[in-house]
Amino acid sequence: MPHRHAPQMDGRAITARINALAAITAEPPGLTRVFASPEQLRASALVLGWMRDAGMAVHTDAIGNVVGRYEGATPGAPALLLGSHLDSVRDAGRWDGPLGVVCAIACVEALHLEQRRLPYAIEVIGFADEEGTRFGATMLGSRALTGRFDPLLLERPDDAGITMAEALRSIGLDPAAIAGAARPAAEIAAYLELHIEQGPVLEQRDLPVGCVIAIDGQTRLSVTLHGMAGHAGTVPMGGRRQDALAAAAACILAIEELAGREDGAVATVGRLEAWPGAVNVIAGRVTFSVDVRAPEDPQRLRLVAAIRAAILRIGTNRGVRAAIEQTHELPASPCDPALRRRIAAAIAAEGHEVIDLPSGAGHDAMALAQLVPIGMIFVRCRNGISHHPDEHVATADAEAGARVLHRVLLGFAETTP
Ligand code: HGY
Ligand code: MN
Ligand code: MN
Repeated sequence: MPHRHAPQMDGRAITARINALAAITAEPPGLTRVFASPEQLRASALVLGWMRDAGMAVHTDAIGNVVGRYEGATPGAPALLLGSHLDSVRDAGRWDGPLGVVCAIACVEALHLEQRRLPYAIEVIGFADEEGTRFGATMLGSRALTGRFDPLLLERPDDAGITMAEALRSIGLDPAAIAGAARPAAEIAAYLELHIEQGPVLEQRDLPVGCVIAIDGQTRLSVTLHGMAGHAGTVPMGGRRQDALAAAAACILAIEELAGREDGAVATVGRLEAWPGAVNVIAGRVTFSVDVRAPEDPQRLRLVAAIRAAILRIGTNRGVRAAIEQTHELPASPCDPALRRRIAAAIAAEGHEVIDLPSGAGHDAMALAQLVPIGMIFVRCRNGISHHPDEHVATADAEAGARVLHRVLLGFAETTP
């Protein structure tokens, strides 16, 4: 196995690179690295250097994804795409995204050092935006790569009023060229993503790795409630108030109750802004986010419809006008059965029990699933914590994940699907 020859396959080396990336942040001591930012440029430069060192030809595509290519036995062969995202949520954990990129590079380094060539090329992608932290629309990098980027998003402003187009130009990219990032399906054999589980199952089962069955579908809404601002001291309680914040509170509890009735579905209000946001003023306007997920699409769509109806009903009862915008949707994404078999065989060959598990978290693999077969390997993370500074992966588990991914790649040398 590659460990002797490929130092980057060592869990300590993987951890060192994860830590090096975590040091690139806009909000130290926390980790925040958002799309089209100076921090993205610095992280991309670091990763491109690692890709070169592993024997890959590198480039940055039109939306800022970093790409390393390791040719197969026949130049120009379709590629196995590996990778994950390099952006983060605010005050993030350091493993969510980068672990998939760092392990993929380590696997290519192992092949390069052994001068092994597979029937496929291998491309490692560090996606520029999966979380949607800055502009609210997720998977911008993988949507661009699959030709599904919505150019209307270019006019969407961030919290500082900077549009996506302006942000791209500020890092030297041309918004008009994004369509050029699209890759034809014929160039891609499959997409494999290694990612932390972001849940408790592997830890409960005392396993370092697992095989993903499918990724839950997701819908995101942006809800704005228009009430009537007023003096907190003089407007009587009850019908005279058109309190947008009290109406939002009623909506949030209704959303929680509706989702709680659905087995396997979840709904979250993670962000809320009240206007004017003053202690002595009844809120005249509130905007809040809704994130809905479910393993089955009909279930998710029913839940979204019920949530919409509840918001409108609460608004009517409280004299508050509700405007509901859908900002994102991706269908549930099943993993390819042949890739699942390959991943299961690699996990077993590494001496671990094989378990299948769903993903409630979204991943770039959902965008790729609209173009090519996908497979995902989950790696245990401590207490299932993610999207939090306490997110952590044990060195041995990071190495176990890289070794499984490497075995899956070698499996393609033995049997092309
Ligand atoms: O929201 C998600 O599930 C992912 O972390 N972007
Ligand atoms: Mn995430
Ligand atoms: Mn992620």
